Parts: sequence; C-alpha cells; structure tokens
Amino acid sequence: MATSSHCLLWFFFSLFFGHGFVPLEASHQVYTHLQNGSPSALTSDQPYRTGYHFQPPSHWMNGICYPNAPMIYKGIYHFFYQYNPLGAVWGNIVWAHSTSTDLVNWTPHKYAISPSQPADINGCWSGSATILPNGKPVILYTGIDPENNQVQNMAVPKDLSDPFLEEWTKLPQNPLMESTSYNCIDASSFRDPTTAWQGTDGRWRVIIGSKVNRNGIAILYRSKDFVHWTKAEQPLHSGKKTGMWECPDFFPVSTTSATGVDTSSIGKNLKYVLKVSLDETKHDYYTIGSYNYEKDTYVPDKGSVDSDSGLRYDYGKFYASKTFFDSAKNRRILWGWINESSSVEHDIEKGWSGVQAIPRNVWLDKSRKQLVQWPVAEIEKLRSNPGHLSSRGLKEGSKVEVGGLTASQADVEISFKISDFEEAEVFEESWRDPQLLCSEKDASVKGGLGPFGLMVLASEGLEEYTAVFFRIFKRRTKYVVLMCSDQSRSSLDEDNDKTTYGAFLNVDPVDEELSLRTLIDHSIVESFGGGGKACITARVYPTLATEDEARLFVFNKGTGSVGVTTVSAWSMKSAKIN
Ligand code: DQQ
Repeated sequence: MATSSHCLLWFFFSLFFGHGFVPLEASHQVYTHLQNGSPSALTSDQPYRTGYHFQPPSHWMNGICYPNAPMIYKGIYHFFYQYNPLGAVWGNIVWAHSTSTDLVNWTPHKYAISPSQPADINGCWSGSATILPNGKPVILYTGIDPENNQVQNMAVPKDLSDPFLEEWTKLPQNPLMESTSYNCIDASSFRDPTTAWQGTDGRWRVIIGSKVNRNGIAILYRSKDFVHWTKAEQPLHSGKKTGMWECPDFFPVSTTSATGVDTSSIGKNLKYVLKVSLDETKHDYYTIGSYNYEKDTYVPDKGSVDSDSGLRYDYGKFYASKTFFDSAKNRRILWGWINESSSVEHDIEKGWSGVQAIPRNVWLDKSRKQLVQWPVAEIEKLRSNPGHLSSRGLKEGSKVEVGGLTASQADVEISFKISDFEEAEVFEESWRDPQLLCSEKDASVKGGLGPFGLMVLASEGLEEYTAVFFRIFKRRTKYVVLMCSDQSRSSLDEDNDKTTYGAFLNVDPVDEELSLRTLIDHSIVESFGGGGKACITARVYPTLATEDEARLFVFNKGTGSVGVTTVSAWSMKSAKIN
C-alpha cells in the first residue's frame, strides 16, 4: 500500500510535468568496432594536442562529472575523469586519476575506480567527492549493474596517509541507492551524484540527476551515516521539458565577497547555484536562487531563467562540468570538459578525444544575477615572451598583428574603449538568440560598432582564422554588447563542426572598457569577455594556421573607431599535462 501511494505521487508529478511515456535511455553511444584495446602510439604529426590544457596521453576522456570528483586533500589537487582505456570513442568507462600541486602540472596515477563489483560491472560512471568533517574524502559514483541499471555506489581511500590516494576501496554494501518499485526511479536515468552537504539537522543530502518523461529532476537523498540513504518525497528541483539532467551541481556562493564557501556552509549571506548538464543539447545551464534549509527545496530567483535559454557557464563547447571548494585558497573552482567538434573518424585518426578547460575560479557577480569566472591565477606562471602590438587606434578595416609570441600557444588580454557611440546600429527586439545573431552577423559582416576583437589561429593570408569579437548595438537609451566566437573560417577542412557561438555580455560600454581574454592552445580557443561575465570555448582544427604558422591579429571591421587601451599577450610554456 505504502509502495503504491508513493509511486502514485511520482506518477502525478510526472503527469503534471510530462506528457506521455518516453522510453528512458542513456545517450551513450558505443562504437564496439572502434575499441581495439591497444594503448595507441600517437602519430608524430599532432598539431592539435594541447600544450597546457589537461588531456590524457591518448584515447577518449570525458571530464569531472566528466571531470569526476575534483577535490583537494592534504594540499594535493585530485582530478578524476571518465576514461576509455581502449579507444578514442566513449566506452569501457573507468575513473582515471591525476594529481597536481598547482592545478597546472599533472601526474598520472593508476585508475582509481574500475568495474569489479556487481554494482559497477558494466561501467563506473560519473560522481563526486565529499570531504567529511573528519577530513576523510569519500566518493559517490554511478555504477552500471549486470542488468544495465544505474545505481549509486561509494568508494573510500584505502590509506588515508597517502596524499595521492592511489588506492580506493569500494563498500561491500554497494549499491547504496538503486531503483526499486518503492521509489519509482527509472534505472536508465538515475546518475551522477553530487558532492553531499550537511543540513541544519546534521543529516547528509545528495542529489542525483534524472528525468520523468522529458522533465529534468534533481532527486534528493538523505543519510545520517553516509551509507544508508533514503529518497526524499520531493526532488530538490525539477525543470519542464529540459530532458535528462546529467551531472547536477549544487553549491552556495557568498553575496558579500568573491571567496568561495564550503558546500555545507549555512548562513545569511549566501545564494545558491544549481547547474545541470542537458543531455539533449550538451549545454550546462545554471540558475541562482535560494535554498530552504527546512523544506529542502531550491527556488531560482525571479528573473533567473530556468531552462536551456538561461545562463550558461560557457556558450561554446563546455559540458558536464563540476565545481569543488578549494579549502587551501578559499575559492570555488569549476572544471569543464571541452568535447570535440571533429568527426569520430578524425578522432580515431588522431588517437584521442576530449580535453579539459583551464580550471576557473567562480564567484557571484555584484549584480547577484550571474556568476563570474576567471582562469585560476596559477596558469599565469606559464606566461613567457610577451608579444607587442604596433598600433592602438583601430579605424574601420584595421588589422594589426600582435607580434613576438607563439600564437598557437598563447594567453592574450586586451581592453577596448569606445568614445563615440554614434555608429552603433539599432538593436532589434526580435534578436533573442545571441548564437543565431553571431552566426548571421559573423566576423565577415561589416557593422557600425563592431565587429572588433581578435583573430586567433589565423593563417598569413587569412584563409583560416577564428574571430572572437564584440558588436555594440543601441537599445533605447542603453547599449547591448554581443560577444561572438566565429569558427566558420577556422579550418579549410570541411569535416568539422564550425558552429559560431554567441552571448550577450552584461557590461555597459559607456562606463566600462570592454575586456577580452583568450587562451589559445593549438585546437582550443577559450575566451572570457567582460572580466569573465561571458565565456565561450571553441575547438578548432586549422590546416594552415598550426604551430609556427599561426598568427594573432587585433581587428576592427566596423565603421566606428575603437581604441585599444591595454594589450598584454604572452607565449605560454607547455605544462606537464599528464
Ligand atoms: N556521461 C557519464 C555519465 C554522465 C554523462 C558516463 C555525462 O555518468 O551522465 O560517462 O555526459
């Protein structure tokens, strides 16, 4: 009786939010014929491997949710990731493990978690680490059982005195959370436990990504001892017609400072962030809101758009991200996986697939309406050989080279100042989708104020380039800033996804300079507009603009003049990335 009334509740919940039964399946394609089992010796011609963005020596990676369970323990940063030891496509997933003392140089260790128990015999999928109050780390992760059901398991370090946490022991009680007729969970949509947090009653909470029909859900579980978990009557939060919520992340941010706070922090000066990774679109979107400690519910703030058209960590290629609280430096760090825009055939040929974004410090903007992200300061120690720009005034049609650096592996910071807004075109109210607007008005389309910005990974004759730029439009008495990353001419190779990405940037160009930072790393263009208020990451595969042939330009194609107030650019030294 209890069982059926319980399931009935969930049934009504799904009726309310959904319409009709859709078979629930994980969207993980297995290319069985492409998993040859041999550790590949990469070909020597590797123009797209990164110099300072983390990637394994070969094969497929997807990071922490694709980065799994990032954390700091005894002063060592731990990075676990979903890895296929047998090929450059998804499959045979184990938890690979690397550690670092500076988030820049990494040392690989043996796999931390791989299939061994019935509860994970068909795969060890994403999960998170929680540091318990006694300082002991524990990992909750999704296992795939013999029936291909998704269940939640736990692993603990074998030797707590080992700062590298080389050995992990799985609990004999696994699985700790599973789908039963009592809890009405669909076993093919039940994955990716978050870092747990302690409520005011001392009990632990964790959320698991799921869906009911096409409605995303963050299922809430509670536990007194971290081993026995009970599903709450209500999910922490849910979203209409979003599809499956993968890799949820739920954490507090301070409203009074940019320092990070522990996931279990409770207090007045906090807002909460719920991020979900949308399986259907491969976008990570987040809302900012309030968490009711008594009712265990999360409500996004008014105006915080709760769908794929809301705020995103990154408006380009950046998925299945996860944050952790860095207690050594009191900051919250975000890791995201940059997936490929090349074809599977190309990935097989190059022998690898997937890269990690540079870890980003993340905090609440002063407006309290969005987050701000910035690459961790440690990455700046790779800066060397500063480049130089010969002219700072950018009249219509200007293109000035930033010389003296290795343009295929660089870090560029530039600020623009507009003194005359006369040329700004009028913003049309129907322009709701910044990505669409950026592809319609790509870098080749002349405008009033803009396009102006950087041309990176450019070939000498501009047969190839990736343009990261701004356009400023007039909207009544204010201005709208559009930030674009245009990949349409990034490669002469037709076999790549060259989608152009875009975001509206919440900066008033009358009061503030417009800043742009771009991290260039062979096949990565990771850009931060407005001091990190909008981020866009792209994967590009130039055929001419590689290694020493790559060039970097500042350009202005608008009719209005733009001034460059500061420009600092450096070659980046290579890091030990694995
Ligand atoms: N991929 C993992 C899942 C997660 C998804 C498996 C994210 O745990 O939901 O490799 O893309």
